Amino acid sequence: MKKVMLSAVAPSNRLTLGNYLGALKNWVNLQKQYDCLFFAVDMHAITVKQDPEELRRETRRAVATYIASGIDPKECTLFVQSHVPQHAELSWVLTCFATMGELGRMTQYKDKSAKQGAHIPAGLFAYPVLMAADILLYGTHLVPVGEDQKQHLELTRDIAERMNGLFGDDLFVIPEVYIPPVGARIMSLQDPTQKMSKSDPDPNSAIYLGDTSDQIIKKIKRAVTDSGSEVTWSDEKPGVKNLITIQCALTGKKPEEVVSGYAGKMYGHLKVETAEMVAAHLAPVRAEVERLMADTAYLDGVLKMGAQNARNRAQKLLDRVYDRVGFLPRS
Ligand code: ATP
Ligand code: LTN
Repeated sequence: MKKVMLSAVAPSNRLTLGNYLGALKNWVNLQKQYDCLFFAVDMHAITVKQDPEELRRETRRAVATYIASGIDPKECTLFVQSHVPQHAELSWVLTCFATMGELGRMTQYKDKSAKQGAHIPAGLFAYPVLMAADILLYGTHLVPVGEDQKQHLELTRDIAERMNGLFGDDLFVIPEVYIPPVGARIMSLQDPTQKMSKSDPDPNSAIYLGDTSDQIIKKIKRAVTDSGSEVTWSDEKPGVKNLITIQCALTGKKPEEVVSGYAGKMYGHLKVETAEMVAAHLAPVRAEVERLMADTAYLDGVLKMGAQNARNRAQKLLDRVYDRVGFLPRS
């Protein structure tokens, strides 16, 4: 029996090169070794404001992007979070075992709530509990995510261990996090001290997977680099480091190898070559996403099958949790 691997992305906008290198590419590389579940977390997306039509479109596009990136829908369970009501049901139970203190310490909550002004949706605060439910519902062993999600995984483990202590060690599998050795934190092209993020209001800060080759090349050529001109791998040059990281994540090369190729060359060379590499890598993914988006019947078929499969699997764990916490059986 293969171990379970599970991950998800919020369809809150078009996915970025950060999502691709930090998450999707690793799902693809690891998929054969695991029993995999991948989904689009539309219920997480509504923790910030969404346009309903755009949310529907981006939810389909996220799943199309998983497939276009190399996820095999015949081998993996692909679905949409809101199609599997057990996520919300388990989330409520976990909410009763998570504390205000630990949720208030989450960096993503602090960052996102600071952008909301006076009216912070309670969903933003409860967000990591829903994520813990996503993971624990399937007896997940491994969760491949970017660096920014590590804290949420630690919280998931804490809640699971706490409940296992109260209700029996066989209740939840304690999941491990997989953070890729390179590409776990791709930085903004406009401010390389900040994470590249799909919700950044400046479209020049991120490469979207739907960007044309021309757009990609323009954005990377305009990327903010640092003072000086020599290409070196250093924390003092976060802009240059980010471009080298992108090359490493795409090619599997070590930073020293990439740097040695630029001896005697300037930042301009690094930008142009990184831009061309990203554009060439993403062109077939973009074309396949467009093809899949035009085939709604196929995508909806994959999602219907995925949701049925996920609901069957999830119900078993949910029944066990409801029983252990003391809910009467449904007759
Ligand atoms: P948002 O701006 O809506 O918060 P995001 O771009 O930060 O979105 P998420 O949906 O939060 O993306 O993340 C999806 C996956 O992509 C997660 O595994 C996350 O760790 C990873 N990821 C997101 N941004 C990056 C990045 N800049 N570098 C590497 N991995 C990333
Ligand atoms: N919070 C995650 C998305 C997410 C997720 C998950 C990732 C929701 N549920 C379960 C892995 C496993 C994010 O990347 N923002």
